[in-house]
Amino acid sequence: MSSASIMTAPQHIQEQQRKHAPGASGDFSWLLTGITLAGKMVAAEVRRAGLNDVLGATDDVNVQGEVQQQLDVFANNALIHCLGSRGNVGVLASEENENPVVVRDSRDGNHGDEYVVVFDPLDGSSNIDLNVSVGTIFAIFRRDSADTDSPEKDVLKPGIEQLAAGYVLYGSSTMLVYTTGDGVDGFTLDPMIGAFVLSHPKIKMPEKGNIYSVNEAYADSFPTYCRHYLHWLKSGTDDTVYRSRYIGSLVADFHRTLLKGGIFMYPGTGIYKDGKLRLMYEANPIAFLAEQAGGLATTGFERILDIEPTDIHQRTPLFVGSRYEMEQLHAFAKKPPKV
Ligand code: AHM
Ligand code: MG
Repeated sequence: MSSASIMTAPQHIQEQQRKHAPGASGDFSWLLTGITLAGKMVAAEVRRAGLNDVLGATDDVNVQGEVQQQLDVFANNALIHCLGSRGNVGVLASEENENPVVVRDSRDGNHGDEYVVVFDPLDGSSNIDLNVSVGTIFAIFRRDSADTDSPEKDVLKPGIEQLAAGYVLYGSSTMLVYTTGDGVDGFTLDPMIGAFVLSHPKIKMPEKGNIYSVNEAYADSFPTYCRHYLHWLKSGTDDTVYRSRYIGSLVADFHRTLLKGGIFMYPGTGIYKDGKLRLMYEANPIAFLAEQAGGLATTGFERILDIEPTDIHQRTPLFVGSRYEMEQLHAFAKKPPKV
């Protein structure tokens, strides 16, 4: 690639802003570049995992009751630092913090647009000691309750109100994939120049795939319609031979679904009645990306982006993928969603 044709993530973000919000202050682009910076810091640490004494668990358990890995803590601190210092982030909510972190008390006066960022700093981190792909997932909202005393109120918004969402995948290469509501673009971190370079412009999810992705060990406790759907996938009824792929890191499993199509599922199970994945910082950003790429994301019965959240850490069943596989799923659900 010649240097003339290189488009880095910050350039792309600014171009998007010029195209869609001419005259905007640039604050929003500045905020997004806080995420790319944190992503690079985490990528550097993940790349050296095993050498830099950051593998393994801490002595703490997070709000989900899960053991915190040292890299969870590193990634959480990197995001809080990089976003908190941007000057236009009012509230941050993370999987690793029980309560939202108020960065700026907006009662200090009117400073222009303010944003709320919710994130899972290191999704799939139980895989980290095994050198399996992990990722950072984020969503950005406008902070509109300027003088609220309740940071929860700032955060608890349906996914449809997301201004931007995306993830950084720390895989065989490091990738940033994001949307601001104008399609989905992917960038690969070029370690030679330390920049995310546009490598996957305007990603479209195939209309139909041949891969399904689910933790089948829980299948006996899935809702009946899911079990029937799973059976249909395996039956070859529509002449498709489906393959099964499950990494156990949502970002990696979704990234494959985005590029190759098919379906990813995490329904309710015997252990997790409402599914395991978290609405605000896992399902919502993934759903925004999926829809922007031409796919669908639902609970089986309801569009993910329409769910009115009641708790920052609430869980939701998640089905996401190509239109064809999703529509087949909905045909098995008794009350299919309006999508
Ligand atoms: P985490 O946020 O504690 O890492 O948990 C979320 C992860 C997802 O990345 C993945 O899709 C899921 O847990 C896998 O769960 P399971 O091992 O039950 O299949
Ligand atoms: Mg997670």
